[in-house]
Formats: sequence, structure tokens, C-alpha cells
Amino acid sequence: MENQEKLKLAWEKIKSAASVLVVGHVSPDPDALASIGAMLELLKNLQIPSLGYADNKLAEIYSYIPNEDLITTEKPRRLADFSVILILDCGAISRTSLEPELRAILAARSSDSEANQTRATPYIIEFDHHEVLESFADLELRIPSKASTTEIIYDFFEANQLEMNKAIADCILIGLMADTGNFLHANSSFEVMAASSDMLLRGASLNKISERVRGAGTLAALKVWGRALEKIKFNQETGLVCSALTSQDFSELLKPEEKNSVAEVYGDIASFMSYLSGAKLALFLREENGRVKGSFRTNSDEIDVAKLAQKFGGGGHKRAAGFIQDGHLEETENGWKVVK
Ligand SMILES: [Mn+2]
Repeated sequence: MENQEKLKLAWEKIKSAASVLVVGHVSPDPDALASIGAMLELLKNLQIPSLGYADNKLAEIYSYIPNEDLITTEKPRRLADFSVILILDCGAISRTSLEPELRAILAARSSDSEANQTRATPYIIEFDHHEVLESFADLELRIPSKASTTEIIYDFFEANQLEMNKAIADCILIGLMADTGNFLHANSSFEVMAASSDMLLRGASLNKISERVRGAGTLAALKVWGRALEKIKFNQETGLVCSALTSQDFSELLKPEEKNSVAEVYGDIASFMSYLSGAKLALFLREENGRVKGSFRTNSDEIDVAKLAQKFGGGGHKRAAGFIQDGHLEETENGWKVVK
């Protein structure tokens, strides 16, 4: 099925739904929350009962996203009661933080004999711009060439000639700006710019959004930037630029309550490092609760960091990807290594 047909089928399913659960990935970023926010706005206008859900949300820094206050971090109890489940920006079923519940629905379905398809089960729709790891949705709108999930949501509104009010325009622009680093990254395509200017025409607040999406924000975040840049290492031969922050760095720099407020800067630090003259690949590492998280960035067409991250059990996009490993960091002569 062509994407255009899929976008229309998604609308058929959504508009006739009795209730819709809208799910974003665990520890949601602005694109995930804005994607949920846009769909909740549509459902509100249709007067279809809906619930937005994303686990481990950092409420205090994302309150500028429309409908963010409607997104709960409390696990929805009976998934089977929803007629449509919309999964946004998740990359993989494990990123929904509803994996066992979703797998139970899929298993119950396949155990129903064909003659006995009486059980009503939710219709699962996925909108995502990450590379595929596993297909599980009934309708999968996975378009890795798109800069953000909100860009796919824009196509969904366009394909079905749905009205986009200011809240929806703000949401779509937030996802576009966040996932392109305020239009600085190589994924800022012609389509991204065209969709963004359309959102401005519909009243989206460019200044407010760029301030919120881009700004280093807090003093704590600036301290994290400072330490990360101070510890930078660059290998001229391989073109790898890397930096790392250990638990000790964090305890020296931040009060415990400040830690959540800086979660947004790590990807930005990796992106910033990738623009170093002569760099081909940037890697930013950090220790968090006995694990090491890594963020890869590249501006080179020859490097696919999604594949690189997969080698470490992670994933992402061609130019931006990440992974998590158990262990801690040890500094070596040329860089850092993860020690279990
Ligand atoms: Mn995204």
C-alpha cells in the first residue's frame, strides 16, 4: 500500500473509533510529545474520547507543548478497551513501555481461529520516522526519510484535508524544529521548510518555540555543556570526536533535583561536536544509574550511525542514533571504554 493510501486508511480508522489511546516513547522528547499533542487536539475536536500516554515524562521542561498536560505517565489499564491505539515516534515495540500488553493483544488475536474472530481488539496504527526493527502494527506509517514524526502527522492532516488549528500547527512545528536542531541539521529538507512555513501561516509561534527547543535554558545545562566541551577528545586519523560525563562529573556539577532539567542537552552536545572541522563522527557518552548512554551524530553521507548504534544494542537514524549499555566509563589514553 502506498503511503498516501495508508494516511487515508489511518483517518478512516481514527474518525470511526469509539476511543483512542495515543502512545509516545518512554522518556519522550519534544517530537514524541508534540506528536501526541497534535493527535489529542484532533481527537478533542472530533469529540472522540482519548488518552495520551508516555512513560517517564519530564513535565517541568515540556509544558510549552500544547496538550502536554493531558499526557499521563500512568500506565493505561485495559488496552483492549480502546478501539484504536496510535503509536507515535516509538522506533520499536519495546520503546512504547507497553510491550507486554501489546504483545498480549497480538497473541490473543492470532489464537482466535479465523471462524471465531468475535473478540474486538484495538486496531494498532504506527506513525514513525525511525528505521524498522520489527513490524507489529496493523497499519505502519514508517517513513525514515522524514525529519520528525510530526512531519508524518503533517502529511496525515494534508492527505485527509483536515483543519490544522494553532495548537496543531505549534505541535507540528515543535517536532520539526526539535528533530532538525532548529533547521541546522542535514535532515532540514525542502519539505521540512515548506511544512514549517505552512505552520507559521497557521499561527505557530516560531520565536517562542525556537527559544524553548534550542535554548540551553538553565544554568545547570550550561555547566553540563562546559564540562562536556572541556573533556572533548578528537582523533584526527579516524575523524572521531568524543566526550563523556561520568557520575562524578554530574555530582560535581548538578544538584540531584537539577538532573532531569538537563536531559535535553545531550543530543545537542553530540550535534555540536559533529560540526568540528575535520570530524566525521561524534559520540557523546554519559553515565546514568549504573548504565552508559551514548549519542552518535554524523554529517557525513558515508556513515550510517543507526547501524553503528545497533552494534551496541541501540538504534536511531542515519545521522543521529543512540544506545544504552550496562556498566560504567573508564577513561583511556585515546577515549573512553564501557566496563561492565
Ligand atoms: Mn522523532
